Amino acid sequence: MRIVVFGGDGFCGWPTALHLSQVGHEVVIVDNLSRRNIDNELETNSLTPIVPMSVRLQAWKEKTGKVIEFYNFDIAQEYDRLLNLFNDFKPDTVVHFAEQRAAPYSMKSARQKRYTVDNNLNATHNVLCAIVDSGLDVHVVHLGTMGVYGYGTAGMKIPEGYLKVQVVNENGDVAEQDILYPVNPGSIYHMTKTQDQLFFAYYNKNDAIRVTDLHQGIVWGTNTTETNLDERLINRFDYDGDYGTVLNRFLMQAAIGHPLTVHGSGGQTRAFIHIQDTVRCVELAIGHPPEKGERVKILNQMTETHRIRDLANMISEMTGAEVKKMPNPRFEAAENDLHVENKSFLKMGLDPITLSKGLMQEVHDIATKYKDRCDMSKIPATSLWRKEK
Ligand code: NAD
Ligand code: USQ
Repeated sequence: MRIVVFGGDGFCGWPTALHLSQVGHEVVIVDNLSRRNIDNELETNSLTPIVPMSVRLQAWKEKTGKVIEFYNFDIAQEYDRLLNLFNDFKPDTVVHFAEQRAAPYSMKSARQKRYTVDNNLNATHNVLCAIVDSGLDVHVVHLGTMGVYGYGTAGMKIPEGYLKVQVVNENGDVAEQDILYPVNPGSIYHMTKTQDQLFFAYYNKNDAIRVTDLHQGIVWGTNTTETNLDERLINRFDYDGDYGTVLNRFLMQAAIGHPLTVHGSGGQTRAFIHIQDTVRCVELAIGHPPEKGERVKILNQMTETHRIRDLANMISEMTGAEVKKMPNPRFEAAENDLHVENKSFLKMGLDPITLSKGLMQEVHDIATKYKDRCDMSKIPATSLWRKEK
């Protein structure tokens, strides 16, 4: 297949692009390198030494003989270049990772809130609009988030996107309907993902665009089979208070002798997936597209759930790290339960990689190897959800 990976320089996009190329697809990456620029803005960097895109792609060619084309442009702003790419390359599938994805960054100040909304909504809308404009039948695989469902206690297993409800009409008759699961975003970033869902529903209804929306949990791990082939292919590793996600942060904190930064009571329960499974799930989603005319296919892309304080305790037992409860900078439920339906990927053949000492050790070892690159002052999470905090 001919596949465009939007956001293919990022943490999930880079290993996905390599894997899709490795299994024989013709892959083009589009990325405006905004993530690298945000590192400059925040004066931080990936813990792992990521090399420039041209060096990454040269290394890939040397190791595998395969070529990935790269275009540096902003899909939220440069609509004409996006449309030209569709018209010239004629992709069968596009995988859309190209959004500002950190909840804390999206809550920093008005500037970052507005950037996140402008960037994410325009990026998603431009992709859909350009597909209609091009007249091509392209399957859109989008990386969404479990966070669209919200993190209260649902009192039920969260279904894959749609909720069966019964409505009672004025005669007292009961009718069944499938509705999008009611959204409950916990940050401006998560809110943009709930809006993305409406774009998909609309373009699916009006233009019969085929869409798979992957509601992904928190990704952990760093390298995959392909990024392990050469150090120049190494994946990024975010550890700072804005972009670092919880499990990788804890493993890295343990490696450098920093206390594990548990927010509040650590009672928040979240869904997780290993980066190798992210790559595999995207491949499975590409291989199982919706039919023309089928409603948006929504899949929960997660393999397990964990409470944050349990993760901290597990890592503390494994490494001897101290666990430190910090005032929570976020506005979120102190405790929640989470049960999630994830049958679709299991049916397609996903053999989930779950949390194991070996895999946690691997991340810990990578963090130990590159710990001299860490700037300790960037570890605290300083972005506050509400001013009065
Ligand atoms: P990332 O920030 O590492 O990668 C996103 C990439 O998109 C970056 O390289 C960035 O430069 C690029 N980009 C952003 N806006 C762009 C634009 N307008 N034009 C062109 N390129 C643009 O993020 P990630 O961790 O790889 O996440 C990828 C996607 O997966 C995101 O949409 C995110 O919401 C979703 N997701 C990530 C996680 C996670 O734990 N990392 C979990 C669930 C869902
Ligand atoms: N947390 C801590 N200590 C830390 C960092 C985080 O206790 O040092 C807590 C947070 O308060 C929160 C939980 O851990 O309760 C998860 O935080 P996170 O930063 O790991 O994840 P989140 O902000 O939810 O965002 C990440 C990705 C985002 C993706 C989302 C999937 O950055 O792109 O959409 O995970 S999900 O959480 O399922 O919505």
